[in-house]
Amino acid sequence: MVAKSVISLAASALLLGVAGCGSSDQEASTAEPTTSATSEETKNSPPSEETPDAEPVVITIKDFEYAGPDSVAPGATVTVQNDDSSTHSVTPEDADAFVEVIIEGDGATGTFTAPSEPGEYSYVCKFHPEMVGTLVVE
Ligand SMILES: [Cu+2]
Repeated sequence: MVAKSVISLAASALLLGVAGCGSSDQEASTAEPTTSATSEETKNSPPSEETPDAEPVVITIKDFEYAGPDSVAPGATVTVQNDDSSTHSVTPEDADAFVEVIIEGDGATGTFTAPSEPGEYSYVCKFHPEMVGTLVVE
């Protein structure tokens, strides 16, 4: 008796799970038009998503300050150009976020790969801790 009711519970949970997937798919597809109607940027997104490597992503360091794009795509290759004479680094505060890059001065460049998970990633220059920046992945 007990075993039988456990099995039927499991079976109905499975059925609920399948039904749940179907309805959430529907929700997702009906939610999309609402989102694009409220945001003009969303309308412009689909074409650029087809060519994610089209725009080079560059963080420029000048006068001990980082200057970069507002956001980068997940997994984007980010180039760091150091226009100072001092060596700088882009060192993630969370060491697992991305690989640190050290860039010698006078226009030298280095690259790192942006995290694949969207989010905000703080970074610093390990030689000059007052230099701070944030990489926004979305
Ligand atoms: Cu520095």
